[in-house]
Amino acid sequence: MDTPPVVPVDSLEGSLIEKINLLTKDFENKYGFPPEFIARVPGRVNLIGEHIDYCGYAVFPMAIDQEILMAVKPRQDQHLELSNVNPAYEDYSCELMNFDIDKGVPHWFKYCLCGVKGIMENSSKSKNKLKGLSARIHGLISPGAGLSSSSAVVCAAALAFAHVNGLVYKKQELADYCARSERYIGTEGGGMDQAIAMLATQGTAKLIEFNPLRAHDTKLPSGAVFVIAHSLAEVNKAASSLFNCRVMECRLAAKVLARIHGINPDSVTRLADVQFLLNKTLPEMASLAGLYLHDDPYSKEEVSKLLEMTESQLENKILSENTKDVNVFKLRQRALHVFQEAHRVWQFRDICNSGSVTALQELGQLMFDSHSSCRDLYECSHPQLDNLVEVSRNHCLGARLTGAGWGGCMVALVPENEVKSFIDHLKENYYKNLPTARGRDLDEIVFATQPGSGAAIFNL
Ligand code: NG1
Ligand code: MG
Repeated sequence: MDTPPVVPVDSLEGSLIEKINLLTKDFENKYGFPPEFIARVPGRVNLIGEHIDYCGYAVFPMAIDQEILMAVKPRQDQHLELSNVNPAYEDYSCELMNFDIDKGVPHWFKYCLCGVKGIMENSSKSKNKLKGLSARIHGLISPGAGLSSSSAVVCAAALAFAHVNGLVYKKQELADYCARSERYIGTEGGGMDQAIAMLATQGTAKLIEFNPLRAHDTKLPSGAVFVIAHSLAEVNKAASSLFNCRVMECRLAAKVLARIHGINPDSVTRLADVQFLLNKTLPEMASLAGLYLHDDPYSKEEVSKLLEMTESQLENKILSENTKDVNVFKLRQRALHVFQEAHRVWQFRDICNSGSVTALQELGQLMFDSHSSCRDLYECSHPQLDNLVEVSRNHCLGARLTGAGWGGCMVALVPENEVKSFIDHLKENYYKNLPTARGRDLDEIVFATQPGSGAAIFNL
């Protein structure tokens, strides 16, 4: 069974062992007893395929070296005791049988609770037999950067809680439980982040397909590496309705397209469902969206009429809690982005497998196209991110925002022998004059990255 590795900490080397030693000492100072194990979950960078996982389409992420480390001591009672090395994040504790994750302020510990809840809901043991834990988290992934720090926390907590209780699950199962349980925070994510966190393997990016979850190793052409650069525009997606608004626009676009083609809108929730029922290719779906959906935003009234329901039925049956007040939906633009971006993912995979001498240039072009689409059709970029991509344009093979967007990081494909000059170029032409970059360690903000490994437990 392909389960997350559980290995002794002595088998590790390099900087990870130093970080684990520091966290272990810090845990002892905090609680007065040592931890028993460390759960480690990496962040990720999505190379291409943005905002399409929740529409049912394949994505192309890889794990990065930055990670969440969670030091854990199992308890004999049902108490959850959570603390964070970062003093800005307050301590939290609760009882297993008695906690609630409300969709209000997305406090850090709620991500831990999501992970625990994901396991509790799927555990074969009865709830009153489950044991609690004392845990201390060290987050080494920039929050709000589009590198999936949130899902790494959810996955670390789930993995740790399962391990404390002797529950063993396949990587796919854990990814699925975590993808569903992170939605208790309020964001209607698709599952890419939890999938790559659990399924990543060192040295390869993964093409990830959903329903059922499958990951295919994809070897990237040699001669170039990915550089991640933070725009320093920060955003907490869970604290706004921007993310869910896009999910809802896609859901409505799917239902409207279904209705137009004589399909019962109740039978579809994702754009991929409509494609499946119409049995069309992705370029054909993009043409249909261009043809049948209008450019002007749809009002709530118009969508309700098209779907033959009242506005309050639309709010209560289809929209999420935090999008009930949204009154305009850009269905054509969002659907076009999704079908075209989903197509770019398969093109990206084909180019990786083609062995073509121009493969790197072709991949780069797809990344630039993806960024333009996120900026113009999906409107999930940020002026600073757009500027960062423009500053990069003639100095790399391709660049795009990564993750949900509205701020956060760019990922750029850079020839191996030009990485240093590219990073220097960004320092000189992007960060130097950016007030928010002053006093920051730029090596933590712009760095080259290789495909890293997935979630694991290290026994101390
Ligand atoms: P980030 O960048 O972590 O907010 C979110 C979603 C993904 C995916 C991307 C956009 C969650 C947990 N993550 O990622 O599923 O939809 O946006 O491609 O909701
Ligand atoms: Mg996230």
